[in-house]
Amino acid sequence: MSDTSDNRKKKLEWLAARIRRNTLEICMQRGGYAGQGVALADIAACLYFEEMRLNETGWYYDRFVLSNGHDAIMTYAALAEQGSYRMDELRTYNADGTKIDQSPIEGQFGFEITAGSLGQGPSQAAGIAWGERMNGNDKRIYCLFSDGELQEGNVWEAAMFAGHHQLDNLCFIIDNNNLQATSATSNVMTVEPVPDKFEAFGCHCRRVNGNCIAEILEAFAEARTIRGKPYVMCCDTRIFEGIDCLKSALPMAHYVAAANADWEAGLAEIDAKLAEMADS
Ligand SMILES: Cc1ncc(C[n+]2csc(CCOP(=O)(O)OP(=O)(O)O)c2C)c(N)n1
Ligand SMILES: [Mg+2]
Repeated sequence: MSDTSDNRKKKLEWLAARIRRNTLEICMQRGGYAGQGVALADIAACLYFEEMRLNETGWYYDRFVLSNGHDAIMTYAALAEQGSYRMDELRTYNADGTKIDQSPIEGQFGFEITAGSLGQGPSQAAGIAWGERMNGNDKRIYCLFSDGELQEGNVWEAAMFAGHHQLDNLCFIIDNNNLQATSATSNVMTVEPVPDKFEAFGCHCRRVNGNCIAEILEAFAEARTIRGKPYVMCCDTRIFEGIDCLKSALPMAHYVAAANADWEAGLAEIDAKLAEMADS
């Protein structure tokens, strides 16, 4: 890896650690979807700080559609680091009367769609991608959805539509964490082999370690080279990946209302990592 790409990787690792820290801080008051926010921090760092292009106002030119609304915490944590949200407002996450909903509604800053009812993002993202292309825009559309959502028929209709219309401005990012609320996805109703299924619908699909920044960047770069097909990044992740003490304490935690001691241990671990990075 050249110096430049090494520095870029270090910058993104730092941002991912900051996003993990923000996630814990947002969640520790009243609980929420901390495991997903932590696990998705590497993808969020690459997406928000490297992959999506900015417009002249400094906001994103490319568009991000969050389908699995409960992963809003990832966007809050990333946009806090980017400067669009203050941590004091994000600490009201999940409080009565807050605007910082656990699942976002359309119009909330940084969110394109209302997304608590799962399975609907891919079709909306495909429609947006089609519309942008019809309008002659070269915007790229990124849509995050989950392995649990792969059990919804609407997702496959979106894949069929996107494949048929050769929407190569569309990039699906799947949080393939083998968890769907109460149990492992592979126990409830398997969704594998995910890449073969999307390929059959006319998409180009690559399986990615969703916690390896180099692999994520490579996939995003490849996505920009694929012509005539939507791109699918099937990102294997695990709840709380990147904070070892929480990953082992809460391995299948779809929703977390942890003890104070767990949150404090998680913060201590991530702070030690940040300090180590600052020294290197
Ligand atoms: C249409 C719809 N059906 C069911 C639910 C209830 N629900 C909320 S989260 C969830 C699990 C979905 O799986 P996934 O997004 O993979 O969960 P995670 O990996 O984040 O634990 C379900 C079934 C919902 N929100 N929307
Ligand atoms: Mg899941």
